Amino acid sequence: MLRIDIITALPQLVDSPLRQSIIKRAVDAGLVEINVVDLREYATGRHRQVDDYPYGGGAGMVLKPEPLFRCVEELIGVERDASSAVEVIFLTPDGEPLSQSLANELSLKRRLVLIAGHYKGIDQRVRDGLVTREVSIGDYVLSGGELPALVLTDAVIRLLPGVLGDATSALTDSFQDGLLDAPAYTRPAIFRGMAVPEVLLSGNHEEIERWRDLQRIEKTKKRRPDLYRQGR
Ligand code: 6GU
Repeated sequence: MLRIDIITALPQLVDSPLRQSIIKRAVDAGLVEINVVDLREYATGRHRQVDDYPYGGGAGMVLKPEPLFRCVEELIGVERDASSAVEVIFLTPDGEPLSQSLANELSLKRRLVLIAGHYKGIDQRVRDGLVTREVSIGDYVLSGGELPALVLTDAVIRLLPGVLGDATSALTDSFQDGLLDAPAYTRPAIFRGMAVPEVLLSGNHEEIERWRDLQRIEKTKKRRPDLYRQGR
């Protein structure tokens, strides 16, 4: 079973999304274990301080190395360098871009330890000495790694065997085969004068699949020419 630890100074920020919908069902079914770790519990001193001013000056605070080392070492102990089945991932805008293929790769691990910090604000020695991988969720800046950690968690969990009801569902997702998804419709067949494409009502599954493939190709060419070229 995959175990995901999310280390954060803001545990409440990540708690509730993990207790809803597909992630909750995966946890309840024992397909994944998710553990939210309050970094403050690994800080010492009267103020349990997890961050401090940057050496050399500058804006913002920097997460101190001691609580993070103590925390990660307690979580993974001797497993740390024992195998590539354990990844310690720092979420940061200057990391490797998250992609479907990276999510696939991470879904095969035994343990993921996700470190959510403030942007720019983590002592470099944590990155050098503890982190095995750095991941970004896109080219824009967020206030911290908490939402990215949830994004990564969701992307990985839905790939675990047994998580999605329909066994083939993850395989037909946008990106799983390098194409965007076809349009979807449900009842009624005509809504405010807008009709569902005839072919979907035809019952001809071969023709429906052909139509969907064409839609996916055309949509990908138009919206994501970069993806389309990459896939052929
Ligand atoms: Cl992983 N962290 C932050 N703070 N901002 C981001 C990001 C990560 N990925 C994109 N923007």
